[in-house]
Amino acid sequence: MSENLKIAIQKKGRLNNKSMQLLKSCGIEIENFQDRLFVTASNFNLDVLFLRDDDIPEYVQENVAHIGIVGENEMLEKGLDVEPVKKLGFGKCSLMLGIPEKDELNNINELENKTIATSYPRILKNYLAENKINAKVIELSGSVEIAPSLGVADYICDLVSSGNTLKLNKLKKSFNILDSQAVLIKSKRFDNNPNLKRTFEKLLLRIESSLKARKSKYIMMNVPKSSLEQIIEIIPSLKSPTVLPLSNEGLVAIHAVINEDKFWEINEDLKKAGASGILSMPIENIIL
Ligand code: PRT
Ligand code: ZN
Repeated sequence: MSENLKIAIQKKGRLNNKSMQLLKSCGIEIENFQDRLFVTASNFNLDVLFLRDDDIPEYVQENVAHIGIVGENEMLEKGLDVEPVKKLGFGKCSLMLGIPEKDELNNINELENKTIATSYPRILKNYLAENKINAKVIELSGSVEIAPSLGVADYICDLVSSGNTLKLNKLKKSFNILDSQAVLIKSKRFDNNPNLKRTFEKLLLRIESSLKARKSKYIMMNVPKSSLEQIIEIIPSLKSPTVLPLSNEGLVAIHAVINEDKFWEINEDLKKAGASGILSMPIENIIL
């Protein structure tokens, strides 16, 4: 039997659930994975390794896991030799500078000679160097947000999503250093194994079609024949929409696949043009 492709995903934490959901949406069945470090999919040549997110880039660099799912922040902070393949659209956050609410920071140069606490020293130091700023970077492994109130640092550089943690600690957002999301990364060392390469390409195709489907909606509506052309103009369809006859001869049904963001934008125009019974449904997969 040929070797299975190995994917590393976060064992527990913010990326675990969505990573598992992504594999599921690719039709991959993984059973009884609770409290296990290693599971083999029942219907695909894939082994799943459950790891701490900090360790995933190294496992992938060393080709112990051939691919992995990790935050871009973690991938860049580790600075290892792995190949980013695809942004996955979840785990979105920003690495930001957080400053005390009472402070003002209008220009990046005002960071000169300040002390900044962070768990992302590599990314922060690169950012400071790019902006030619001398500041002291203090590396903390957690609870970075309390550093200013303890007098350990003037400012912090940490991940922010809702901003609530900053607020709770009487801090506010300042400069944005990096926008991050979960990314599929790949080892540079398994491409010479044709079986693994084929399995990876098959998985990537499924991931791409699942991501495309997630951003799309299947919409259906009834429209008077007299406004058919006008309504087709309004629909930003991915492909030409389908027009179907109805038993009421004055009406036809239109089916189309559109970008999810557009649904609410076009809804009013569709109604004004005479469309009725507008339905939208999620799509599982799109193979274009
Ligand atoms: O145990 P393990 O090492 O695997 O997990 P971990 O605790 O290191 O990571 P985890 O699960 O917290 O985060 C995993 C990944 O999720 C990160 O590397 C990011 O890519 C992504 N992510 C998305 C976030 C956040 N959003 C986020 N808000 N990671 C951390 N946070 C933290 C942030 O550090 C701060 O403490 O949440 C707090 C801020 O959140 P808000 O909503 O209050 O702004
Ligand atoms: Zn971690």
